[in-house]
Amino acid sequence: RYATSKGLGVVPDIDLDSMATTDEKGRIFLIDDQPDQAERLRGMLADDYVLSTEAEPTVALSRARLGEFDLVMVNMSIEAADPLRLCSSIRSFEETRLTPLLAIVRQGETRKLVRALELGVNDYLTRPIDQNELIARVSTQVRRKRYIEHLRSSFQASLEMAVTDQLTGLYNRRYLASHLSAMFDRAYWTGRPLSVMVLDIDHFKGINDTYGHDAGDRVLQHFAERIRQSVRSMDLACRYGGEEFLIAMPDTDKHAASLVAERIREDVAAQRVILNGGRDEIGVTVSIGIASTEDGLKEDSAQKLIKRADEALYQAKTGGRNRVMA
Ligand code: GH3
Ligand code: MG
Ligand code: MG
Ligand code: MG
Repeated sequence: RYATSKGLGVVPDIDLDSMATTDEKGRIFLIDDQPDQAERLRGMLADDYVLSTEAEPTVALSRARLGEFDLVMVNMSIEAADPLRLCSSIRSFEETRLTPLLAIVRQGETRKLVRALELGVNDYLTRPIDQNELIARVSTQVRRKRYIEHLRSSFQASLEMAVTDQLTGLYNRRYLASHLSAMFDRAYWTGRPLSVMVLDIDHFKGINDTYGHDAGDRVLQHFAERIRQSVRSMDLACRYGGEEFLIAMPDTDKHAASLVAERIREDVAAQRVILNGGRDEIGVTVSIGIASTEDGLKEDSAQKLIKRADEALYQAKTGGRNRVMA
């Protein structure tokens, strides 16, 4: 284990050892017009790599783009095309921009080699090629490439984890905080309404107490799914607290938001939630409070909007629950 970051919680562990021991053979693409050399290289690499070869430069370029190779090798003595241009093309294509590139040069071809390195070639081999050196240089590049790919996908995953609530898959409160004020500003400057609804499950503590915490979690997931089914892609739905959710709806006035809220309320009340593997089945209700920018003061803020939606929610609770207040 090279890098762990348990303390942060959002960054997945990086296990380099398991990456290095992947069963899959590396995929190498060789652009070369000398079949005997290609065969020799294929033999030298056969234990850990699958080598594909191509002699025709234009065909080679399209194959390099489509082939998802771990490494591309270019014989810099190829005659049918300018091998330097070949290298720079490979560097410029989106699909091969980050693919390691290895140049094969003749002894004394220093100027061509320097030019190739300037164009972004990662490493080189001098002919006659030594097998140990070949394997060392190839494996270094392939490992580096896989490591970078791994970092990129873990980074993507941690970005998602950082803004997502794990239990429900909805956005978390942190994401809401970073987006709601922008939504609010946009509503302010465009003069379009923005509505916020706060939803709180009724007597949720009783569900936990009677059926257990796991059953409570299950209810939260069920509820989150009902929300997901009810919002548009432009809406921002998040888990705001334990059993409290918030939906921010751009271009939506209080009347339209009330219709959506009422639909969610009815939908939730009409469904039964199956708990504990079918042993229990319960009904759940939700109370909803709504606030909209159009009935606020000009100097209103996103925080004040949430506060007003919370006050409306309180009215819904004290008014008997299972209702919408706007
Ligand atoms: P009300 O109708 O007034 O909203 O009553 P309530 O019981 O729903 O409200 P209260 O705020 O008293 O209780 C919320 C409960 O939600 C308390 C807490 O233990 C529980 N809770 C918070 N987060 C989670 C969670 O992630 N999973 C589970 N199962 N329960 C949670
Ligand atoms: Mg409560
Ligand atoms: Mg509640
Ligand atoms: Mg609550």
